[in-house]
Amino acid sequence: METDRTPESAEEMSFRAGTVALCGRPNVGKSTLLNALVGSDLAVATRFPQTTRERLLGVWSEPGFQAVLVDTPGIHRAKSALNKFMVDEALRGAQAVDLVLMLAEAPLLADIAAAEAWEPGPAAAAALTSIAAAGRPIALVLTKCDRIEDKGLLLPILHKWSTLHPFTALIPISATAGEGLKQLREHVVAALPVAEPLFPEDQLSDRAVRWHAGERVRAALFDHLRDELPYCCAVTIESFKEQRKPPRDIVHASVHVERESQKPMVIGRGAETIKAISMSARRAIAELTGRPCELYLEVKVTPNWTRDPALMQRLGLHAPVGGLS
Ligand SMILES: Nc1nc2c(ncn2[C@@H]2O[C@H](COP(=O)(O)OP(=O)(O)OP(=O)(O)O)[C@@H](O)[C@H]2O)c(=O)[nH]1
Ligand SMILES: [Mg+2]
Repeated sequence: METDRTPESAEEMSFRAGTVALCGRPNVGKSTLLNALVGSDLAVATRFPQTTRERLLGVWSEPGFQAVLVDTPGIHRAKSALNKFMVDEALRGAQAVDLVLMLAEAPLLADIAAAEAWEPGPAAAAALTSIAAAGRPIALVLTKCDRIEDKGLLLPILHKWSTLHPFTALIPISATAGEGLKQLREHVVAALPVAEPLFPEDQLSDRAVRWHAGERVRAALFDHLRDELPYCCAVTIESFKEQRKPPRDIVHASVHVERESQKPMVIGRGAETIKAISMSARRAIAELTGRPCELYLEVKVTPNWTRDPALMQRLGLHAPVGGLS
């Protein structure tokens, strides 16, 4: 809707607001960085690659600016329908934003000679090419720099990256140690247009609480299941009731596996595994909402769902209709 209202105060005239995508290979620290900037554990981050499956907006509001951060899945060579969906989600995330932060992990190298000889791997270079196709300005963010004791080793690495693309900036950071976040903040703010906030200041995310609850269950699957099993699971929230008295959320969720043989692995002997999953997910949901949570999990077999776009759609994994492209 158009308005002919003109900004009145000087403060309103200089407010900056826009969208910033966090893109890169799996496991480079995209979700961890979103959480560090927003100041809340919104996005699920685990030590396993391909944790994030769908885009999530995290609203970073501070006096003077609002950056709507788009967390995206890692870009990788995708074979299954699920993996193709994830990569498409990531590339959709880079469309029409004011700035893309391309995250890449700082490599662990022995000495300056190794740093000078270092080249980004073909998968990282391919990720950059597909991100650059969106035509948006890209800043290179070198992540996990807390692991590099000799910061002098970062210079040749940043230089090598700079030869691959005309990045708007090259910023070494550590999201966990808080290093470089001030420089990153300055660069992000400068890239935002003068505009009114896109979301109310107290809104943190575009996703409903029930979506975040499903993500907490998925995080618990990564914590308690081994090998490929978490990658074969999807979570749907069947019902989410906010009870007033006593205040608590009553949540029924399904864990979908691909094959009958996976069901006993998720349930465990004497239902030990599913109980442990339920307990940690319940705790995480309660932390998120600030209310106690009763969580009921059921394991279901949805045959070959990772290979079937129609089944994925039924499990909630589909490109949005309208809204964000
Ligand atoms: N040492 C160190 N570890 C980090 C940092 N940022 C993230 N990590 C770790 O890297 C792992 C992956 O982090 P995520 O934030 O889940 O990475 P991601 O890029 O979102 O991964 P996908 O969603 O799988 O693509 C986790 O174990 C994090 O704790 C950092 O600044 N320093
Ligand atoms: Mg992630």
